[in-house]
Amino acid sequence: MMPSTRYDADAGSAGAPIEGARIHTGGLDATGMRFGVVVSRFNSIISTQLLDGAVEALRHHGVGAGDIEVVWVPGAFEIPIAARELAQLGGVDAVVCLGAVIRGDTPHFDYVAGEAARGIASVHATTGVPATFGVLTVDSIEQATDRAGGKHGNKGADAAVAAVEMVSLLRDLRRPRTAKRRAVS
Ligand code: INI
Repeated sequence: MMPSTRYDADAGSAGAPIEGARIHTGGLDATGMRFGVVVSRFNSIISTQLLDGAVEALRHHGVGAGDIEVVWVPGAFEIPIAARELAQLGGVDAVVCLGAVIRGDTPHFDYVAGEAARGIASVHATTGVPATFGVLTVDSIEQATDRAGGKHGNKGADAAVAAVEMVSLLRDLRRPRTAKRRAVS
């Protein structure tokens, strides 16, 4: 299976160049980068497809197999704590979070999906390590299948490529900068 095409092209600026502005974009060469992948076992028929897509996309962009650490958790609700642990331990440049929350007849979906999204967002907000969101929040198993290697691509691959781009972008932004000199008239 090929990685999803959504983020497949080399990242670049979208839109017209702005004369004199510094434009920052992340690249997609992931050689030497290290990634954690947190994946939930719940709905594993879907999450294993997301995992396959994510690993294939990382490898496609140059990540060594030994630079990928996969962590299984019971459900999407448990993704944030494992993602935070990986981010804080310092061994990875980004964490890719994968799971599938499928709506049922009760409000349970909203709690699980909401806390997974909030928790994952809080990982990068509090650690500075990008944590990308490859957790499907869908109404049916069909919608999940379509997004786990089906007709809507593979959201695991998309989340992996977004992680590569963010690592690259943050490395660029964190590089010491020289003050921009103003033209003297
Ligand atoms: N976990 C999921 O990852 N997807 C679901 O669809 C789901 N549903 O529907 O219940 C789900 N529930 C389990 C939850 O993530 C926790 O593992 C559980 O509540 C224990 O804390």
